[in-house]
Amino acid sequence: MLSRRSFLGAAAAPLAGAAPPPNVLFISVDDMNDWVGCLGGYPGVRTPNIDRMAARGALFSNAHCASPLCNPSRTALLTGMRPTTTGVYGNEQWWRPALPNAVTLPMHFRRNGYYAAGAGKVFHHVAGFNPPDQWDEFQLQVFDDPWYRRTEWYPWVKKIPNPPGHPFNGLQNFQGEFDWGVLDKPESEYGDFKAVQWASDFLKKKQEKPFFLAVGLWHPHIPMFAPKKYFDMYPDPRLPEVPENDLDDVPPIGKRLAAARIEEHDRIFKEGKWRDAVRAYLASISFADALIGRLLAALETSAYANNTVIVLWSDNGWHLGEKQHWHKSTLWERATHVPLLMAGTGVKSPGVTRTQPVSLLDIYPTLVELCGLPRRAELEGESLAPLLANPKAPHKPVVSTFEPGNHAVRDERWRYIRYRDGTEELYDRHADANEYRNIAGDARYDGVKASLARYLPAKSAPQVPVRADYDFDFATHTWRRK
Ligand SMILES: [Ca+2]
Repeated sequence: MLSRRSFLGAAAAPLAGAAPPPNVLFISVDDMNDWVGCLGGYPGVRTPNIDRMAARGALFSNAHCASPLCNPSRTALLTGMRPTTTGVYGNEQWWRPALPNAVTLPMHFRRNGYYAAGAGKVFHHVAGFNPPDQWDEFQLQVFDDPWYRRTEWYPWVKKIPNPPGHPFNGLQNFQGEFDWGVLDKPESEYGDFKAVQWASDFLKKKQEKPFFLAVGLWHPHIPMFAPKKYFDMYPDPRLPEVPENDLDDVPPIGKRLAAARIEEHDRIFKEGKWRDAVRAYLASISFADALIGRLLAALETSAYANNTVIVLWSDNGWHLGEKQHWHKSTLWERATHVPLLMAGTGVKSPGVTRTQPVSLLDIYPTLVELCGLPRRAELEGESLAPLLANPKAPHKPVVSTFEPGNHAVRDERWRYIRYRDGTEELYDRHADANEYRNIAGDARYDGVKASLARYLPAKSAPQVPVRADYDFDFATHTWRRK
């Protein structure tokens, strides 16, 4: 069973003699797909620390984002509400002015006696997505590429001229984020290392209150810069298998999603950089894994080792050429399937993988339950506490949404995609793990489609305004509609 407090349910005040409320260590990585040892997406990948966390905690091997893109995924997780409820579907939409009354996960902890602290990318990384009132203390993200960061979007970053040798991946005439390579600096100077260092220092201090500590790692997001030793782990990486006709049975909206950012995909192929790019992604995963190991070691040697809930998640997956795509923002497994692990307080049967479909939306109500916080009626996820207590507990199918009206429903076996024009895809993942054969048109599966379609959101909230619709002041964190 969980603690006495959570058993008593909502708003239970601490009881005399009750265990102190658990702390939370909330770790995120960015754009990490299932190329993680314990998830089996890429045999040969080196993620010993995540694998160790799976062995001593609970791996959710069938976890999916609410939306396969940074801001809508993170906004959904941190507000507890789907994009179809909030209207936040893209990276251009500030959640705060659209949802002024939303009580986010860190705010809810703050309002209930916790100290909320964080570092790195927790909310989306552009200015205005991480209001200072979310936290008691926060170390802003340190970018590895200050030459790329536009100061109107990243006002806390000191922009510098392009360094010699840029872009480091050797793509011709290339400017921007789509870069990878080894930077000429020690590991400890990378931004994610600094976030982990900050959190490790936090864990060394005596904390007066229970804490919610968020550490958001940027890796393996582009630009995929990492120390050389991580690149050296992958001298000859294997490439994904991509049939040439893989998109032939995909409806037009699916083809359009696959073709987004096609220029970057085409250049990688044209300039012979596919293997280099896969290697950089693997290196960035292993770098993130090493930093996670560092952070978990800091917790283990701290005073909080035995009274902390640990959760690790990635906001979305990532394509590396599959479906002729190189990014996220699709409704296939590659983009929606993410690492999700929990360990520490509340986890029974450690080392037993939970294979039920679960959503990142489930994290907020899970932490509310484990920490005995008041429940919030607007949360649309389902607490994972029953699965933490019993690895065989049931969980209903989960939905990922990209843009209004486009959804994927995932259960233990099937992926059912329905686009806004009614076109469909259905994949039997037991027989077709790479989702090569769309069988939505086969009448034998009409029953499967109908049973999954019951989980599709009935309505899609209209898109909320975008950044261009506001004047935003970073100093005061205020928005004014133009
Ligand atoms: Ca992301």
